[in-house]
Amino acid sequence: MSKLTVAVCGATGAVGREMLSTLHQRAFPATEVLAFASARSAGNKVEFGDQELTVRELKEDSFEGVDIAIFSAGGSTSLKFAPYAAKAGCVVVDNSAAWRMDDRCPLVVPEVNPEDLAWHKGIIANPNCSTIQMLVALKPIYDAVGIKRIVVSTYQAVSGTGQKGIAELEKQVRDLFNARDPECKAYPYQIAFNILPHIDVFLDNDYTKEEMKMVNETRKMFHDPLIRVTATCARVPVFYGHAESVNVETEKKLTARDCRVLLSQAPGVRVYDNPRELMYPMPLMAAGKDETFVGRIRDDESVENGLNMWIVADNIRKGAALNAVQIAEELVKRDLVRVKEEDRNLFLA
Ligand code: 25A
Ligand code: L14
Repeated sequence: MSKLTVAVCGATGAVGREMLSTLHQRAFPATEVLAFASARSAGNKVEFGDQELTVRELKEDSFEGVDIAIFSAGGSTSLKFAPYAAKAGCVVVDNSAAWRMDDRCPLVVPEVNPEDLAWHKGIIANPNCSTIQMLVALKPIYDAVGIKRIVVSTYQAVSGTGQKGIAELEKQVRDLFNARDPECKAYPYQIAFNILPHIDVFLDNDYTKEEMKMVNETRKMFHDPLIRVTATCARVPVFYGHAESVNVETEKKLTARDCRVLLSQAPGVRVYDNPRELMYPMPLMAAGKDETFVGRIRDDESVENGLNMWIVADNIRKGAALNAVQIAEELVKRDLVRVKEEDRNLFLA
């Protein structure tokens, strides 16, 4: 393809900025990159390598001549604008939860299920950050020995909430050290020096929406509607990097030793696991990195075929911006940057 125009929608947000820097760092083969956000940010500048892009207001007619639009502007913005992109023949890679469980939209992690890109109809969903890093690590195990059940607890950074989450932790720490009462705006309770077992909204079954995303998105990407998954998601006072304690029950036996070997050859995974040398992954080491780090790999001695592990990745990179850019790269590589004529009106209600 000679001409390739890419738009980042939500370019002023914490994830949008990372998308622009990821496109630049990986030398994405775009001939033009455009930055869109809400009217509030129109006219502002955002960095793209050593250039500055002027932010434009996102509108229904913004997608003429755009080949790929990467969205990170929240669910309601995606619901409203992505159908107009598809109508204009522009392929959407959407980072919000809006389209993930829609049967018309592939949900993709390139290391897990790149084959699903082939049936896209104009909108491709980027999974939840916690699901992405878990499945990058579990997919090789799933393929090798089968997985019956996953029990996961997450320790999620405030940057998942965007710039307002980062600002809230920063300000609360400063206020507390200056004997001022901390203000709670982004979260219902103080996050500084605390842990909140609550991410996204509560549902009728008393799980949070974040917890159920981990269940449903895993089933969709593994093409395994029966795999048993149960999750508890917590917010911790960390700026960048989600950590997860993961227990898996496998169909066939896989020892911790063999698991280490298997994962050390897996794409996107870095095994960082040597208890004797105090080597285990942590958010501070994963922040700013592309890989999903896995450590604390142990046999679960309470069941016949079980493993425990600790999985850490940068939630803004692999959990959001990097995964979306990798999807765009795969679209180019597989010559899938087009919306078929008969699909173009599919998403307009
Ligand atoms: O995740 P969010 O915060 O909900 O927003 C994600 C993106 O979605 C866009 C939005 O653009 C943002 O880019 N978006 C939302 N609705 C949209 C729509 N209808 C839409 N895009 C298109 N159409 P925006 O123009 O609305 O946002 C501009 C500024 O408003 C802040 N903001 C957005 N929602 C907010 C909010 N602030 C408080 N509460 C909300 N609900 C938004 O915050 C942006 O500044 P921010 O996260 O982008 O950044 C806040 C400050 O921090 C700087 N900054 C951000 N990331 C970095 C950074 N500085 C350095 N490095 C970074 N990585 C920003 O420059 C700003 O100073
Ligand atoms: O569904 O607040 O992609 O940390 C991921 C980050 C939902 C919110 C998603 C957070 C979001 C979540």
